[in-house]
Amino acid sequence: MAENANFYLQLQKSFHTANSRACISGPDFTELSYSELDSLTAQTANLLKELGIRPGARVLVQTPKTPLAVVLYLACLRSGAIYVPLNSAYTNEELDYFIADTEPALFVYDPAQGEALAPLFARHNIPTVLELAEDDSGSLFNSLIDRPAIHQTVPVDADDIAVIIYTSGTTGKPKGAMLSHGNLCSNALSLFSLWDWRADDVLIHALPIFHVHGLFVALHLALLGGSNMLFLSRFNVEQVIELIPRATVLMGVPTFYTRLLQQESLTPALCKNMRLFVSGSAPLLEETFNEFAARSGHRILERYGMSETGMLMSNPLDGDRVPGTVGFALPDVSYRVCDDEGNELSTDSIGTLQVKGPNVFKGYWRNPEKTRQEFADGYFITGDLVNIDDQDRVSIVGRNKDLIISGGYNVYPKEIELVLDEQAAVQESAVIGVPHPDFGEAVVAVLVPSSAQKPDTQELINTLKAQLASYKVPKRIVIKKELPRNTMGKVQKNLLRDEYAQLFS
Ligand code: MLC
Ligand code: AMP
Repeated sequence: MAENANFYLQLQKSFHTANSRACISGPDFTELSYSELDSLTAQTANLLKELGIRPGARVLVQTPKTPLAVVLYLACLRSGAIYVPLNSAYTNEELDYFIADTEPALFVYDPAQGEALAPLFARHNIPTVLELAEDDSGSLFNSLIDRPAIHQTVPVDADDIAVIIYTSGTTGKPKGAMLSHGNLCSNALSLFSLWDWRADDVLIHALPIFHVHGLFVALHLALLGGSNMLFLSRFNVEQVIELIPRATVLMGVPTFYTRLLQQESLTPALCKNMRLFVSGSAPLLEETFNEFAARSGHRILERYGMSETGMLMSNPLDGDRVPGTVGFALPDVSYRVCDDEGNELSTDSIGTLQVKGPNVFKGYWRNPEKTRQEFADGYFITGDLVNIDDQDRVSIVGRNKDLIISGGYNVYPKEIELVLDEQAAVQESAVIGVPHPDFGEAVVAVLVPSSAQKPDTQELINTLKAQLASYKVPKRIVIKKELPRNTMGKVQKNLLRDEYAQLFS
């Protein structure tokens, strides 16, 4: 019989060694040890079993970031269920789509949203719903009492799906990237060795756990190491400054670093115990890298990845970390650079990065057509434009997907344009990303009104906020008589980006 490839078993090896060591430490000094974590995941997996949640069933999760949310994720791995985390900012309209698309056997939600969610629960026939509040209270916790703390981890194949991560797309509809136990395991082990993770590392975990950066990269490495996590429910710059002297590793999006730079207390003395500051999910500006090195005494390690692939490239732990580059391919990642027709290009040309490896996802949930479109000869087409030098060092030089990355969150303009174009006051719209000192890029909507009367932009913002997660809502709306178009009639967003490049400077 094939070996059980359940990723939980890989993690559990370190849980046994770490045993009474602290796994998750909260800011209020609450602590969960590794043995407690293991028992709680067993209790939760037993609960899932009793609720009839079979391997392959979807568990949809939109909860605050708490220790029990981590337990729930691990329990899903243990029981072979598919964990589907959702951004806590998603509105009911967005949730409606995710519920319909995943047909969950269980939905775990924040009771603070309970009233707002009632119409959704009435519309969809979800077999079980459970609550998980920001202090870990609620029906999930209550249901664990008296459950046995021993559980036989369900056997799975390496290709069985462990997690679905939704990512938006150019058509406006999010697609679910299916990641297998094998995908998660190979990428975690690769990074663990590449970054020389140690049991005595102490990680400041301040990222959300509904995206790959916080859920996979940060969480998996700490768990594999049996290391301590200083666990924050969200990024708070003052709290992070307070924790730095107790920590050795911080992982963040570039906004974390620009915000840290605004703190006078950021000094080499403060950071003397740190060994690694990691940045990813969005481009790290060279000036941020240089300023951070001067102020903290540390050269940020920038890495690059995607929901569909986990991590792909990393600057070296030892050796030169070059600002503006994302370093080298992970040892088991192979790649090629192609032109728009899919022809492979020679070194030092700019083209689209295509990747292959044990970390690359199994396709989009219930969307074989989209899966087919995004693979070529077994390579996944990333949509990122790269330049690779003769030392094999990779720089991300652009994207050939219409994507804005704001504070590490991906925003697809189409999703916002579709809502704006439905409004009576709007004839047409173009949504663009422009440089922003805090978020890296900010969402801006350029509108052509449908009549001579100027639209009420605040009303438009309110309409958008009701339908879309607030980080997608434009930080600014500008009105224009017409949108620039090329001879084919296509809106020239590059001209708009140039025109509004200074909007936030
Ligand atoms: C919050 N807001 C944002 C925003 N985050 N607006 C634009 N972009 C963002 N990223 C808005 C809120 O909607 C709210 O609007 C207002 O800003 C204040 O909200 P907040 O919750 O107080 O914001 P804050 O806590 O300061 O959050 C900023 C942040 C956070 C940068 C700390 O966005 C964050 O943690 N980002 C990390 C995202 C991440 O994990 N990305 C990884 C993806 S994985 P209003 O109007 O309501 O006031 C991936 C692959 C890879 O990309 O390689 O890793
Ligand atoms: P997501 O779909 O949320 O996983 O976002 C993945 C995208 O984030 C990639 O395709 C890149 O465009 C971008 N990204 C991630 N890391 C970096 C980085 N270090 N530099 C530039 N872009 C990045």
